[in-house]
Amino acid sequence: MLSYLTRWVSRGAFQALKGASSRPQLVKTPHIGNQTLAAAPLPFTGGSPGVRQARALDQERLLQIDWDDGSCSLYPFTWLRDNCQCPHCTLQSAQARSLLFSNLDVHTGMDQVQLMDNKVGLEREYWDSSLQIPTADFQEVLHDDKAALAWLEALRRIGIVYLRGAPAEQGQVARLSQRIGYLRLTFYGHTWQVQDKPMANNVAYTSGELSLHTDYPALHHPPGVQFLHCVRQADQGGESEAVDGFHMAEQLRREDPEAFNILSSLRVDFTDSGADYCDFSVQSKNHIIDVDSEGRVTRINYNNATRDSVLDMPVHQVQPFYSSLKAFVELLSRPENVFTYRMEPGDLVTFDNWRLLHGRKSYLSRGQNSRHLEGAYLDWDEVMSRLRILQKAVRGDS
Ligand code: OGA
Ligand code: NM2
Ligand code: ZN
Repeated sequence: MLSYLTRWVSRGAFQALKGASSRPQLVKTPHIGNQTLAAAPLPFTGGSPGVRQARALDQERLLQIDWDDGSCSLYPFTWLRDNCQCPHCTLQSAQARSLLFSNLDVHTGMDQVQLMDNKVGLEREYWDSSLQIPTADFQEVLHDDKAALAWLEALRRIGIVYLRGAPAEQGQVARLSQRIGYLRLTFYGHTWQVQDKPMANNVAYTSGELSLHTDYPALHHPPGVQFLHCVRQADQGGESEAVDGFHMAEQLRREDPEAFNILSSLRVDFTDSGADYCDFSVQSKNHIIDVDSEGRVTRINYNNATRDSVLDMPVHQVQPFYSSLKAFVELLSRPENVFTYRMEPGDLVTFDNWRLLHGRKSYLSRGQNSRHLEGAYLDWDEVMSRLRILQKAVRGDS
């Protein structure tokens, strides 16, 4: 119920409130002591401001809404719960409260704030092996703004979207990246060919298994988004795997807080050297689990193939580090967490490389005419830019 309640905190929903005609004062700054709580404030409907930001003030037990026009309102948790507009709590036909007072928890808390108006559904949704993978048509995404918007919103929310119906020939990831803006060049080229190659300069370019990894943790700013297009599939093997890394990191935080602390505070060395687009010698130090200043997980950086043998940490931390990584990898690999799929020629998978870990089973190589995926990287700034422009074009969002 609480999730519904929080969703309801949007401009449209406020207008559906009982008693919305009496318009309480707006507060310009959140001076909690000054605001009248006799009536919870409603937004200034004349100007129709949208919600810019919403956050829960847990100590004060208030939800703070910053409106687009610079004003700000405060909503007590208990009042929000009392005025939930969901069908269980409100009799729509009478616009009357059906929630019994005896069922009102006056100490209710808030675990999540979700905006469903112009920030519609961009909150991340965690998943496991039972993922119903969002799927779209490649041609529609290229030619139809609504389809492109739905694609990018799902990419942000779920972290992975499958596209079908691309021609089974090279060049499609570049076409798709033009739909956004431009792709991210790396030492592996503008786009890159995942094939079994002699003298492979990367384990991805063999027919071997790739255990769950994020791409390019050897860079301090790894690519945010990855496209992989299947040009040819193997006769045997080559199935794909994906795991929701943010979901797993949160699970690790609960199940094994010590391991979480170690993986989010110790910096691990990664290295990658060779020649491709040009010669390269790349080194980085990254947390396997990156968190922001509020403790939220922001990025997973892990590829066992490029993890350096240099381990720049005090010797007494080495064993706890290995044990923590073991716990994380064991959690990632549990069958209930891994979504498995098999790409066929013309399929193209797009995913959040900061959030997901992905892998592939080994395959039977036939030399030249063997399995062939073409890949490309993008960064989230460019993807989010296109998403905002499409939101405006399709829905008139500002
Ligand atoms: C890669 C990779 C997946 C595959 O090249 O980094 O993860 O299915 N490839 O070959
Ligand atoms: N490729 C696929 O971290 C990595 O080395 C990932 C990158 C070779 C461009 C593989
Ligand atoms: Zn990869």
